[in-house]
Parts: sequence; structure tokens; C-alpha cells
Amino acid sequence: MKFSTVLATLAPVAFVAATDYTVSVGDGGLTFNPNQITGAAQGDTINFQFKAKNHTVTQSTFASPCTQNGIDSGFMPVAANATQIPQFSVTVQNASAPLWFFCKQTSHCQQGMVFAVNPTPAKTFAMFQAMAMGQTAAANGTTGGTSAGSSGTGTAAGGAGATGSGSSAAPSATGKSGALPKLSFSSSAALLTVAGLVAGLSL
Ligand SMILES: *[C@@H]1O[C@H](CO)[C@@H](O)[C@H](O)[C@H]1NC(C)=O
Ligand SMILES: *[C@@H]1O[C@H](CO)[C@@H](O)[C@H](O)[C@H]1NC(C)=O
Ligand SMILES: *[C@@H]1O[C@H](CO)[C@@H](O)[C@H](O)[C@H]1NC(C)=O
Ligand SMILES: *[C@@H]1O[C@H](CO)[C@@H](O)[C@H](O)[C@H]1NC(C)=O
Ligand SMILES: [Cu+2]
Repeated sequence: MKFSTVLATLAPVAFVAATDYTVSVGDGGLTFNPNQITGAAQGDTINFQFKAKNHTVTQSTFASPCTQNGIDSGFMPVAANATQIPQFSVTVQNASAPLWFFCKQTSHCQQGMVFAVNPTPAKTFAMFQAMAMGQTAAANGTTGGTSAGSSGTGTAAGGAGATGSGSSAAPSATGKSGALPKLSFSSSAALLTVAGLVAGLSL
């Protein structure tokens, strides 16, 4: 099979009337489309659908746009003739905290492939993207203040807490919620989902 499926149920919390947002990744270029979501509420879900090439959705901070700090989808390669689209889902835990993401594929962040949830007037998407594109190449990639390694799990270094599972190879997520990911498998779904649960980082 082309993609592994990891469906993580991270917290025994039920949200009602949540909104689902869909974001296309790599559809026609080094882009998240839309590149920002405003007004996302607690419990809302953002479904990143990987349309082409080999991208990631990786959490960072406003101050360091291209440095992993938090959850990570891991690389989602999509063959040109792929019949399935991998999907990575993030659930908003704190609507007051902006969330910042980038693609960690080599040089994509530096070319502006970044994404924001609930940016603020003081920390706008445009500022975030400009910083991403102005950063030195050495700041790219997966290094960061987490102990998560490169396989796609992340724990926020000191923020409000972020948990997620991102690697189909070795999903393990730990976080302040203490919730354990529950893995299930479905090969019939057209959309393959990796779910992550993320809280805002204070940075
Ligand atoms: C996706 O990109 C990563 C990082 O560049 C690379 O290690 C991996 O082999 C790529 N996967 C495919 C299928 O090209
Ligand atoms: C997709 O393309 C690859 C390489 O071009 C090929 O090996 C594979 O058989 C193709 N798969 C399908 C389902 O066409
Ligand atoms: C939500 O985020 C805001 C802004 O970062 C922060 O002040 C607040 O403490 C956070 N709330 C929770 C419950 O973490
Ligand atoms: C990006 O960072 C990785 C390691 O994090 C490094 O190997 C790579 O050379 C960097 N890319 C550039 C263009 O400097
Ligand atoms: Cu990319």
C-alpha cells in the first residue's frame, strides 16, 4: 500500500459544532491553500490534504518559522499517479493562541511555504512568511527545541503543550494531556488521516 494510516485519538474530549477546514498542500506549487485560517475555534479541525510531491506540515513558532517546535506530519510523498491523498489533521485546542506551521522539505520554508492559524494584528501571516523567507538556510529543517527527533512526534518545549502523532512508522505521542494515541487502520478510505492535537505555543 502506498500510504500508512495512523488515526490517533488523542483526548477523550468531545467538541460540538466544530468546523472542519480543508487546506491543500502542494497543489500547484510550494503552497498551503489557503495559507492562513482566521477565526478558528477550540475544537475546530484543520485537514491538510497533500496533493503532490513530498511536503510536510510541521509546527514552528512565530519567531522561528522554519524550525520545528511541536507536531509534525512527517513527509507525505505523493506519486504523480497516486490514487489516494494522504491527510493530516490538526485540532485547535486554544483559539487564543496563534499556530504556526511550515513545510520542512529542503528549502520550501525559505521559499515561503508556511501556514498560520489565527494570526494576530501583531503577528500576521505576512510577517511570518517574510521571516521564513529571510531566514538563513541553516535554520531550515527539523532541528528545534524539542526532544522529539525527526520522526514526527513533538512535544512543546515549554508552551501550553502540544501533542501530535505524525509518523506512520513509530507513532507515539506524549503530552501534558496524558492522552495516549489510539491507532487504527483503514485501507479503504480515500483520505488517509493522521490526526494531531495541538495547543498553542506561547512563542
Ligand atoms: C521525501 O523527502 C524526504 C526529505 O527530503 C526524503 O528523505 C524522502 O526520501 C522523500 N520521499 C520520497 C518518496 O521521495
Ligand atoms: C505509478 O507510477 C510509477 C512510476 O512512474 C509506476 O511504477 C507505478 O506502476 C504506477 N502506478 C500505477 C497504479 O499506475
Ligand atoms: C491560550 O492561549 C493564550 C494566548 O497564548 C494563553 O494566554 C492562555 O493561557 C492559553 N490558555 C490555555 C488554557 O492554555
Ligand atoms: C537544512 O537543514 C538541514 C539539517 O537540518 C541541512 O542538512 C541542510 O543542509 C539545510 N539546507 C540548507 C540549504 O542549508
Ligand atoms: Cu514543501
